[in-house]
Amino acid sequence: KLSMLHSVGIIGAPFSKGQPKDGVECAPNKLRAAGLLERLQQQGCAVKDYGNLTFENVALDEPVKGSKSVRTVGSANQRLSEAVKAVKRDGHTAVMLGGDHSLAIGSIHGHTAAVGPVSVVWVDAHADIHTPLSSNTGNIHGQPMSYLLYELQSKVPPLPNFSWMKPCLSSRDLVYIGLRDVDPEEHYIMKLLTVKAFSMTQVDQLGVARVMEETCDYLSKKPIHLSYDIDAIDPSVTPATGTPAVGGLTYREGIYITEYLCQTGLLSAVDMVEVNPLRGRTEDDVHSTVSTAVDLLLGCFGRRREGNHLPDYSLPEP
Ligand code: 6HN
Ligand code: MN
Ligand code: MN
Ligand code: MN
Repeated sequence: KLSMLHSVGIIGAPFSKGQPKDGVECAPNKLRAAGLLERLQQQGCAVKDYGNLTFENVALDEPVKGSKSVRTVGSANQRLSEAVKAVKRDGHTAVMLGGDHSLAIGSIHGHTAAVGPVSVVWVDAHADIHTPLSSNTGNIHGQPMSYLLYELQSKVPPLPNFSWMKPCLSSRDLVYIGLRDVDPEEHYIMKLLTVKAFSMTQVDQLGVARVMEETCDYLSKKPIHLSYDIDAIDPSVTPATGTPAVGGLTYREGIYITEYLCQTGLLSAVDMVEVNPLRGRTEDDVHSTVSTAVDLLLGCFGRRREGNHLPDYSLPEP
């Protein structure tokens, strides 16, 4: 696996309606402008950029049982699901550049539509497992997991523009890493479903190396969907995000997760979400957040801190 090179298909999803703050829709182009594609190519990946999706603007989208922009989010995720499905059918590892985390609905749905059941590693300060009815904010980026899980189907009402999707994930195939801001309703759900979770407490107790070992021991050998919310990393490193939470993963812990998942050879799709270039207070804040997100993606596709070289490299002859 040391020199296994990767074929990467990139989808930009400039979408922000799963939460109220402008700017997260700018992230796909910011990540490209930071050299994401070139740097993946330099480390030996074959990269195909599928460009940015365009999303339907639903004119009348009044809250449904407290949840906001339901129709807009439903329609956007339907498009994203089709796009991810197509990228997987083309044979690439799918990379979805969000956008807010409501996009995990379409991304994971499209991934499973193409390859069958997957394991999900959800790296986030938050559990994003509210049902539309348990949510206190009505922001769908705090809800995607409830739409995806079979076990919560009876708790999620039928919603406009969501009839295209069916749950496609078993709670047994989900692992959380990095949790530290979980609402009571979410904590109840996680206990009810006995979801495997490594909160920041477990990261402190076990260290990230054991967390990753136990994560991969726990998961069956299905293709892995990594859903990486940049707010999993400590806001001292990645402040430009909509819902920062103190006490997060260090840069090194965050990178280790990607290196470890890469070497499993099972990584089949990656979301990078919640980078919001308008939420940084300074240019440095934005730069640090964007460049960390790029580094996390490079780690997913073979970058190692010990160094890398291409398999066909040979020393110049004197
Ligand atoms: N995210 N639990 C809060 C809510 O609004 O439901 C925060 C959700 C954050 C979602 O960061 O992807
Ligand atoms: Mn999230
Ligand atoms: Mn989050
Ligand atoms: Mn690899």
